[in-house]
Amino acid sequence: MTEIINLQPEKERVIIGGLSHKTANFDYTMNELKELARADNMEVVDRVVQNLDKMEAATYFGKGKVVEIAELAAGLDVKVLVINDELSPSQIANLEKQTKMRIIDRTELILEIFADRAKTREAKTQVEIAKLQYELPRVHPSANSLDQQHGGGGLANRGSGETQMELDKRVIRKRISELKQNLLTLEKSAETQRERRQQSGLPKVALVGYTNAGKSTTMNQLLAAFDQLDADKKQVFEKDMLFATLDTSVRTIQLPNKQKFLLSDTVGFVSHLPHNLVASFKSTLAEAADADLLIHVVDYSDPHYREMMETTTQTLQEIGITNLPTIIAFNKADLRADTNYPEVVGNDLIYSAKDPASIEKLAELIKKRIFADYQSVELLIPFADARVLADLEAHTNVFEKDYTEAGTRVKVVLDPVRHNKYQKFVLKEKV
Ligand SMILES: Nc1nc2c(ncn2[C@@H]2O[C@H](COP(=O)(O)OP(=O)(O)OP(=O)(O)O)[C@@H](O)[C@H]2O)c(=O)[nH]1
Ligand SMILES: [Mg+2]
Repeated sequence: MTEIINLQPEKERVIIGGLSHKTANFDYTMNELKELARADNMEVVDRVVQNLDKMEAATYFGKGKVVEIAELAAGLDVKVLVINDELSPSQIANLEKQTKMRIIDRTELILEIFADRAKTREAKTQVEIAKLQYELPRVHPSANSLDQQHGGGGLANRGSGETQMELDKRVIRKRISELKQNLLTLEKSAETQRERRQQSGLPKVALVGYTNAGKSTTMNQLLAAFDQLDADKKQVFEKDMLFATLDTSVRTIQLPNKQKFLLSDTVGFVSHLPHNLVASFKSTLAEAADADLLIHVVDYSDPHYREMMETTTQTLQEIGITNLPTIIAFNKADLRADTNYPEVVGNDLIYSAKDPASIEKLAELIKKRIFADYQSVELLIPFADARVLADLEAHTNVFEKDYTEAGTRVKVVLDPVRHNKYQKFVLKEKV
């Protein structure tokens, strides 16, 4: 692939910082913060850590540490400090004043990355809502642009800060409600599409997991292996970067025995995803919520893969996705020297999305799980029962069809309910 060079803006040099006592898995979250900063085109030149039981109400770090950071930053000529937690508006204001640096907290950083990556109208709207909700309590009389634009200073403007701030907040609230309205309309058409798919009667499988685990790659390889018709056209975007995917894509996969299922690729997770953002993306993740089977893709080559799994489970819980049948798919086994793959372990799989034998194995596991109760049968449907044929053609997998004098003879894969219902038409079981 060709890369256009020199178009990237210069990297912002930043220091990252956090409180080590406050956060579980502190090292992991700091490494993750570094990756997030890099994803936002920053270069991390140093990190500062303080071991505090709880964050300092006014300045997050303790007083001494703040002085130390200001000196360090001056020495390194760094103007931005990225904090591992979400800060209150006043903590940000105080820290900015005392360090003379721009402060970015974890939430703002994640929101910036999402805003940068959002491509479709739905994703853009979702991110903008989350951003405005984050900004709303942070509108500050002295630190807002509207105030500076309108207030010329001097007597006329004295005492109007409060009013101006209220005005700004009202504008933001109005914008949020407009965007929510737009989103509703967008979601409705997504909902209609989903309903249509629901009626197709095909089983639904969703890829979920931590960002960069290889969900999109897995989807593309399944498409390439099984849906030869127009695989290239339907490939989804995959890339070695955080949050490459923000929108859910759904594709139909057809296995060699003509059984079909729907596969969806979803947004990846990271720890402490901002609450507003998760809420905003809830509808995008609805595909996962009504799946018959989840494939939880894990980057098995990452030393922190266990924490990443935990993060994924927690985020799914937060949006109400619990207790769905799941295959844990331990990906990127090719990057581990000590691991054989593909290897099935109980319900789960160790594999590499880039290895055809692995993809074959994954498809086999999916098939076993979702089609366990399905059976291929041969039916003879008298012409008088045209409605039965119409139902089969619309909702099941008819893979052979002949017209005979007695009626239409079909070979079809039936779910248990239809199998029972159409028992009287069965010519032969297990074809
Ligand atoms: N070596 C190796 N690299 C892989 C494998 N699977 C995926 N990758 C790479 O991992 C990177 C991320 O893959 P994606 O498929 O975009 O990951 P994702 O889970 O969709 O990520 P988000 O959309 O950001 O949540 C890409 O550079 C892939 O080429 C694998 O089995 N082995
Ligand atoms: Mg992806």
